[in-house]
Amino acid sequence: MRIVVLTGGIGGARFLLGVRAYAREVGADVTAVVNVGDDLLLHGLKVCPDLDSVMYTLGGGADPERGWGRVGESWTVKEELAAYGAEPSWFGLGDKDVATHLVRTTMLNAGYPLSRVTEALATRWQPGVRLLPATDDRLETHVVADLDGGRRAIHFQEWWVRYRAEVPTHQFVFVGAETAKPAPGVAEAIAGADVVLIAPSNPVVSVAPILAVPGLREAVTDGPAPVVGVSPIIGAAPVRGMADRCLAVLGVECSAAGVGRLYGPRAAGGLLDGWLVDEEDAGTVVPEVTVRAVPLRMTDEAATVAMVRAALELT
Ligand code: GDP
Ligand code: FO1
Ligand code: CA
Repeated sequence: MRIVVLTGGIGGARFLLGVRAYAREVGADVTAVVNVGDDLLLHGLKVCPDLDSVMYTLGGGADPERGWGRVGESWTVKEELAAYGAEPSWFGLGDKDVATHLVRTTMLNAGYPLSRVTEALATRWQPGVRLLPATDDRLETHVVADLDGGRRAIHFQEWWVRYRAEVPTHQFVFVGAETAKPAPGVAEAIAGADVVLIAPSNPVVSVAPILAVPGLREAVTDGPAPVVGVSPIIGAAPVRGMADRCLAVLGVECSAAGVGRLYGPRAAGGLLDGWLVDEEDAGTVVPEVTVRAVPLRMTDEAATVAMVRAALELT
């Protein structure tokens, strides 16, 4: 069986731990198509937060509390950069993390595409699933917000980390999306999948930027594989993070039903055949989508494996 997972960073990474465990049990092959919209150039280095969260988490090197960056991290480089007054200081790079960005930036500068760089970095981490960026081309999420008395577009990370999404926000723009192409292997993986899972990732700034790559959404909606999504919202709130703020910008209700409807039924040109919601949201209706209520808190790998099983039973 071939499983493809559309994923962002922290939440998707934890979901992938369950997908990987399930795949090992049944002998399935897993490809993760990872969001690159969060990526940024910083102090001359290319940082890929979602790819790194997934790689470090599956490779056993992630800091479990923070969710991003490395466990047992030190911050000497960050402190030295601050001592020089090197901006931005609101985005901290850990020393171990810097090594990842140095290797990645060196390879990118040598002309390797991001998909090849990711493959090379994953050789060390052995994530146990194939990691593919959604695209090798530049695709960056920018956010249009009211700042300093005017309406400005800022990089997603500045909105998310510096301003904690606490500024009046109008729109998300996926810069470069019009000309981006799916990374090598992405369309093929989706076309050859037995099932496509949408991880319980942030629907607005993790899943949408993946589907914004021309041809990628169609590969999923017109592909042969059933598509099952997992709600990142339980009750009226995200399990963690600020997906509620993101949904509010789009005017989408912060609920399992709201996100299910945002993704939409396959029968009406949307993405979903199935939609997993938490037991708390039992009774959720998404027209023309098969909805199932199961425990959706990824408290440990076994709980996540149970979620994966439930998702696959919907297909
Ligand atoms: P990010 O890119 O680092 O923000 O990570 P993702 O976009 O992949 O995932 C963030 C989402 O994961 C948040 O919206 C959370 O609500 C969701 N999430 C985190 N833990 C859980 C969980 O245990 N269960 C569910 N259903 N969603 C979760
Ligand atoms: N998040 C923060 O809140 N503060 C940081 O200083 C920060 C640094 C950072 C460095 C590397 C990296 O891969 C992620 C980092 N993040 C930080 C998290 C990042 O904003 C999120 O992982 C995602 O981009 C949100 O989806
Ligand atoms: Ca992300």
